[in-house]
Amino acid sequence: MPIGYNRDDTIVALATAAGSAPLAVIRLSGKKAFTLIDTIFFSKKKVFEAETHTILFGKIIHLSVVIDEVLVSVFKNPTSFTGEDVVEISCHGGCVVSQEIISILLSLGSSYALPGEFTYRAFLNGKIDLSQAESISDLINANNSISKKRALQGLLGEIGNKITSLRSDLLNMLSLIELDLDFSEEGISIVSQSTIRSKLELIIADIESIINSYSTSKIYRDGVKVVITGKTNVGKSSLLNALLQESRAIVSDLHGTTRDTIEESVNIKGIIFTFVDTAGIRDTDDVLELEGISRSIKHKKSSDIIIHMYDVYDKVGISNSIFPIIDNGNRDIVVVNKIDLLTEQTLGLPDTVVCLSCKTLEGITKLTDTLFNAVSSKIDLSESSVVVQSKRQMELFNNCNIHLNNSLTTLTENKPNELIAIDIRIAITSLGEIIGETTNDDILNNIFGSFCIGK
Ligand SMILES: Nc1nc2c(ncn2[C@@H]2O[C@H](COP(=O)(O)OP(=O)(O)OP(=O)(O)O)[C@@H](O)[C@H]2O)c(=O)[nH]1
Ligand SMILES: [Mg+2]
Repeated sequence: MPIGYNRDDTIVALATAAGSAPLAVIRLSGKKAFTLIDTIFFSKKKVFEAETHTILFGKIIHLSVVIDEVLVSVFKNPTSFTGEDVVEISCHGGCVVSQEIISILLSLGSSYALPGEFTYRAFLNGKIDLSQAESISDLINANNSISKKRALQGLLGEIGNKITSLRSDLLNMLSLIELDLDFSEEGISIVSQSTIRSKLELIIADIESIINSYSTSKIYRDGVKVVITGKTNVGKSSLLNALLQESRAIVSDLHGTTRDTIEESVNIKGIIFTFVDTAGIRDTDDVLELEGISRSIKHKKSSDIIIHMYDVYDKVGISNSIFPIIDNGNRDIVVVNKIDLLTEQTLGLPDTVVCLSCKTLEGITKLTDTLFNAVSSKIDLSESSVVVQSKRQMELFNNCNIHLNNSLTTLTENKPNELIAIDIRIAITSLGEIIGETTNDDILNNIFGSFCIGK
């Protein structure tokens, strides 16, 4: 069980965002939910007597003081979100009313819910599997319609359904192999190697296409991090400003202007790119500048794309730079700035180098097109229903895939069927972990701890 959760508590929290709004919703879940609300809620009917999935109108009154007029939605176990008795109190919004009601409920014996505790109870009571729990968090945090659509697919149980079907295929195959092992001593063959091979290949292809869906999910959910790096004064901050179309970073002709990193996001054709302007790299004794340079290096490591920026004066730097095509895992773009200062007609550089001017903005569109094309080649917008949402899920699918490929190799090498069975069993366990059939507290802490309170 994740740290701090207590199954026996009746938990309460605000389910809507705090602050000024017409309405607020408070959620109360647990064994004592109906008793507690009936102590302070006065309506024509007691919540205890109400039908599930009905709404009662009445007043919250505590110590003879009317706190608010509210609607109370009643959900009886097991047909509620958490699987327990749940009430949702719709009261007036703002900072005071909901806090007063929550304080009263706490004073009467409920506990304040920890982040993700309602969803954890839903998971524990078999209302949702672990992949659906992750999708809830993604749905709440989605910042574009594609992320939202994919999170909803996960919430509707697409991953769980797919895993159930993959597991049942693998279990069938395992049973045949085990049966075959039992009969092998009598010289009877139950399943041919070619049947096992073709079944395995089909399942592997299926799992690989699911794994590939992760890069699309990640791009839409997390965006793309682009670090702008290069020597001092080449125009890195000017490029950030040009991309943002505002004067965000300080620009000056002094070397070493930018010390700290500056991050800003830009939407390019529906994908969020976060650009990081960094301290220019040069030999320096300045402690602050050295710290800035070390931060630049850290950001480079965690970025999806690196812009290596030069200015037109740096002929040696440009000619020494590699000119990679940003594709196939390559994450570098070479940009040559200040082409407005060029006296010669052309620099004679390959087409993969983006020549531009942050001053006149010539070439900026070529850069944004290059960035978009580099990312869009990794996007799969097909209507595939099963989409991997989290790194955790992706790693487990990967593990499953590795073991299925191992069993394929074992088969090719004509090794005993026992070895094939071992890998298939591990693959089945990995699939089970995705939906939380077997899992440990660290993973649960990680998933539910990232939720907001009230969810
Ligand atoms: N002519 C011309 N000048 C530019 C261009 N881009 C930037 N500059 C000038 O180059 C100088 C340095 O620009 P910055 O954007 O501060 O350079 P930087 O790479 O961020 O520099 P540091 O923060 O010191 O590493 C400023 O004087 C800019 O006005 C350009 O395209 N053309
Ligand atoms: Mg700068």
